[in-house]
Amino acid sequence: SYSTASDYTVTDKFVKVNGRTFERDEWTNVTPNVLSKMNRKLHLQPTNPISIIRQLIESHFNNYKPFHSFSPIVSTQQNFDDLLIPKDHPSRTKSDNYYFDKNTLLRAHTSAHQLQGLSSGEKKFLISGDVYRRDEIDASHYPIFHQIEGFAYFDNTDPVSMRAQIEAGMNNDTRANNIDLLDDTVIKPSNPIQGCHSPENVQLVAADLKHSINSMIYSLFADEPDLKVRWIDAYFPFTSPSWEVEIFYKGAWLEVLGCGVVQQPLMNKSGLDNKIGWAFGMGLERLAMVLFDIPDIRLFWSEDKRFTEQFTPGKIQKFKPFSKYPPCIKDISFWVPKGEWHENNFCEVVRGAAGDIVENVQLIDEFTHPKTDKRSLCYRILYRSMDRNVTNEEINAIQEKVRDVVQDEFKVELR
Ligand code: FA5
Ligand code: MG
Repeated sequence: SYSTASDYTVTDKFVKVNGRTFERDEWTNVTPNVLSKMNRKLHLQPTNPISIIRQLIESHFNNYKPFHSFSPIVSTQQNFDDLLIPKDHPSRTKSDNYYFDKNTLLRAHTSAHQLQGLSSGEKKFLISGDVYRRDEIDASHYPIFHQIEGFAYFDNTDPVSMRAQIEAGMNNDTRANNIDLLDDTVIKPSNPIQGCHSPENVQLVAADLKHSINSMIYSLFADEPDLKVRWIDAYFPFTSPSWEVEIFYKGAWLEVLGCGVVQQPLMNKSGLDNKIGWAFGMGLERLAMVLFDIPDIRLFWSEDKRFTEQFTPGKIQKFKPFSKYPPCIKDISFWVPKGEWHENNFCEVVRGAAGDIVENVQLIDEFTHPKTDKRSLCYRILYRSMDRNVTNEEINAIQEKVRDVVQDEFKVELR
């Protein structure tokens, strides 16, 4: 057992967390809400479904070195530059991330640790952890979620020895370890092989990637015989070719991971010029929601015993719903000044003022005044506690605070 309380202070001059102090600058936008959860580490709480899935994946990839305790506070170098993400890439913006200062942020993906993993000298490794993105608020989006990264590399030799290496490493498969039998990867010119790579070797690496991921997914979903998995072409600055993997669940395709053949400059930075590798990054919440039948992403954070005492390490089991407490719904409408409107920031401010009691924020009405050209927005906020009844008076007080903060922060005219 360990402490899950974060130690943090936010002032107008600095942000202090877990013993580190950052002076505020024009990039600082971390919120008390996310800082307060930094030490929860759901992926390490043995009976939390996030952790159960992490453990099952780590046992499946039993010849991979697992890392799960890298600090979520990373540099922009780690989160972006090391991964060849261009300086002007939209994923760097303040409205998508939580920055401590212009050089430091809460990691937005576990890929931020790829170079750290490589510097360990391990040829096959996993990295799991909490990741942070400013996002909307609803049953499938929460500003903190968890990912697991997988990475494997090989000697980039002649195709015959490459094949031998890859087949020797395929000790997770119960079928013949013959990559040719398993390979149905089609590499297209629109999702290109890097100029420095030989097509034959890329085919082998991609086949191992595809086989490794599919066998992991099929082992997690062993009890769901009708599972459908599909691979679609994708783009990431740090892999090429790249794919996303989707599973068919309750009538819709659900994206579960991104992956690809690692950009060679990234390998070369680690002194691995003569190696070739693959990587994937997968969201644990989505998998856990599907596998455990968990209807709301916020349940993972619940400290209600009716949730925390349901699950057993090593076992996938269906969530038994307990009755929800009644919601309390309040609308807020206002005129916004001309120009851009960042809904993510609005949701963030609402959550900052009200906390986790906000279950959902939804735009329900929008119009532009024909004469003044001013835009009117109306948002509906659904308040509900996961662990108790809320009173109308209590919510009215919170709603008042939300109104004040929204007015201050966005210079809107409340209606
Ligand atoms: C990435 O984060 C890349 N780092 C993945 C990667 C790693 C690609 C290595 C290539 C090589 P993306 O933003 O698509 O990509 O997120 C990866 C997965 O995280 C998604 O497929 C999804 O399962 C999960 N994910 C992303 N955003 C959310 C969210 N807001 N809530 C829950 N899960 C999410
Ligand atoms: Mg994606």
